[in-house]
Amino acid sequence: MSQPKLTLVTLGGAFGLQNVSPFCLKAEMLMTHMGLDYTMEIQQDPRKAPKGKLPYLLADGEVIADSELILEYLDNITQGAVYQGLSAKEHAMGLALSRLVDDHLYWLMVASRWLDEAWFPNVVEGFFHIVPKPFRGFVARGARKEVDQTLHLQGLGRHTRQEQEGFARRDLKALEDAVGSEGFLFGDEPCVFDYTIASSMAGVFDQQPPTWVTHVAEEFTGLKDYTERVQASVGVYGRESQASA
Ligand SMILES: N[C@@H](CCC(=O)N[C@@H](CS)C(=O)NCC(=O)O)C(=O)O
Repeated sequence: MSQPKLTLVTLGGAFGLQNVSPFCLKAEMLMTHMGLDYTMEIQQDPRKAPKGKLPYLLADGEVIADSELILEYLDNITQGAVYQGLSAKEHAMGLALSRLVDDHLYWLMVASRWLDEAWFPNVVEGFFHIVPKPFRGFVARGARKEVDQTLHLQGLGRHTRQEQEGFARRDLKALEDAVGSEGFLFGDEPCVFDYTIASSMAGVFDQQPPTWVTHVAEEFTGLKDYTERVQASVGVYGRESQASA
């Protein structure tokens, strides 16, 4: 069967990152690793995406919105290549770590960018530069209100910064202990779950300027080395200065 025509639609760059979204970078890393023929298209406004979030994949006209659903789709069209070689236990552990990264640490990263008064001007310029200057601050503050409400509902937004730092530190310690000091999560070759972890951590370590999550993450040098190993192995980097190698 010939491969469908694949277009990965992602957020663009900001904060010194070629792709500001860990979910988009994860899909890019995996599709590159799999040697798929695909093009990338940047959409600056996630509201225009089918589910209001990026990434999504166009596959011969079919729309697959959500990075995890993209993995499932790619696994289907490649007869299991995405999760190939993983034992049931490795799959379970990889999925649990993905949930930690995508559904917990991610929100702390969001809080550190959007809700830190001192960092927020970077969000205004990084995400809202397409809005004409006279309206930029107003539009950005409206979006921030929604982020604030989302974090409150999610729960992490109810904690003090110090408590949030504690949550982040425990997440990062768990990740560092899980990935180990050499190789990849489950051996000498990276797997899909390495891309989930490394795509998020690349954004944390390389965003400019650093946020408070970056400062906490700097305590975990083993995790930083691992993030570099994964990016180097696939030749896809989060940072703008080394977008593809
Ligand atoms: N579960 C989704 C999450 C995607 C996601 O949250 N994308 C963010 C960028 S990092 C987004 O588009 N946010 C726009 C919004 O929430 O309005 C996935 O894995 O694709």
